[in-house]
Amino acid sequence: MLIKAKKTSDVASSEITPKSVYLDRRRFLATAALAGAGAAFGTIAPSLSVPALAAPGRGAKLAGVKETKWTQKALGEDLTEYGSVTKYNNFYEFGTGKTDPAENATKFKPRPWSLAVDGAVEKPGTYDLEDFIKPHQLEERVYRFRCVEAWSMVIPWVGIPLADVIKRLGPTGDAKYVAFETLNDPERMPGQRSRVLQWPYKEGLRIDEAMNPLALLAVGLYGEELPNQNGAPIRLVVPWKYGFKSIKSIVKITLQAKQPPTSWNIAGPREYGFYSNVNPGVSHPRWSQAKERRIGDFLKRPSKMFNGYEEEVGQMYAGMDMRKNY
Ligand SMILES: Nc1nc2c(c(=O)[nH]1)N[C@H]1C(S)=C(S)[C@@H](COP(=O)(O)O)O[C@H]1N2
Ligand SMILES: [Mo]
Repeated sequence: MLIKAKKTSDVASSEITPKSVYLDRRRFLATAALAGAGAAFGTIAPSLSVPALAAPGRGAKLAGVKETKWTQKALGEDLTEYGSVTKYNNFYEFGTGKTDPAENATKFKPRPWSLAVDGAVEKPGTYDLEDFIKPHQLEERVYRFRCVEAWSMVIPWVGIPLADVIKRLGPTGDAKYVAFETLNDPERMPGQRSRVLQWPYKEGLRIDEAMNPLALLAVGLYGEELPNQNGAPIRLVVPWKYGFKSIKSIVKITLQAKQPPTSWNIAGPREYGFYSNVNPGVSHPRWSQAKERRIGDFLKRPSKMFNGYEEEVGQMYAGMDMRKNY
C-alpha cells in the first residue's frame, strides 16, 4: 500500500461534526426508539432508509439500532471525528489517494443492490439487500480500526453480526472459509479502470473467524447509512485484522472448502498475508507495525496485539506461528 503524507488537518473543519452534535443525535435516536419511533417513521426496524431525516450530504438515519456492550464508554477511547472517518479513506475503486474516495464516490448509487450467496450453503441465492438485512437487528458497535499503513481510528459502526448471517444461510460441512467480493463495475467505480489491483477486490476469512462475535457486516456509521466512500451499502468490519481485510461494497459471499485468494495477497504476497492479524511484533517488509497514529492525534501510540482484541480472538490462533501466518 502506498504511504502518503496527507494529514487529517486537510479535512475542512466545517466538515467535522462536533461530538456534541453526534451525542445529541444519539440521544434523539434513543428517545425516539423509546417512543416507538419505528411506527412514527412509517417503517419497521431495522430500516435502511429513513430519508426524511437525512441532513444534506449525509446518509439517512438508521432506526431500530440496538446498543451493545461495544460502546465508546466500554472501549474508553475517543471516537474519531465523522469528518475524518468519511474523508480519509482507502477505497481504490475510487482512486488511490486518501481524499479520492470522498471526492469520486459522490455519484455512486448503492441502490438497488443485490448480494449473491453461493457455495457450501443450504440457502444459496441472490438476495435483495433489504431482504438480506431484514431478519437481523441492527447493532451499534464502537471498534478500533487499524490500517496496515499504521494509522488508526475509532468508529461507531452500525451493522449485523456476520455469524448470525452465516447461521441463517446454513453452512454445510464443506464451509471452511468465507470469500467476499466487491462490485466490479468500472462505469460506476472509475478507479477500476486502473490496474492498481486485480478486480473485483476479494477478501476472505476462515469460518471460525467469520463466526467470531466481533465480525460485523456494517451498513452504517455514526447512526447513519454508510457513506459511499466507506463501502456503501454493505461492508465487512474485522477489527482485529488490518483494515484491508474489511472489504467494502460487497456483492458476493461464497462459503467454500479452500482458502480463497485475496486481492492484496495477489498484489504483494510477501507484504500481505491471508491472516493479516494486527501484530505489532511482526513488521511489514517496508515499515514497522509497532506503533500507529490515531487519526487526530499528534503523537504515535503503541499498537496492540490483535488491535486490542486478544481476549476475544486470541484462542482462534493458539499454536499458530503468527510470523509464518502473517
Ligand atoms: N473494495 C475495497 N475494500 C476495501 C479497500 C479497497 O480499496 N477496496 N481498502 C481497504 C483498506 S486498505 C482499508 S484501511 C479500509 C478503509 O476503510 P474506511 O475508508 O472505511 O476507513 O477499507 C478496506 N476495504
Ligand atoms: Mo488499509
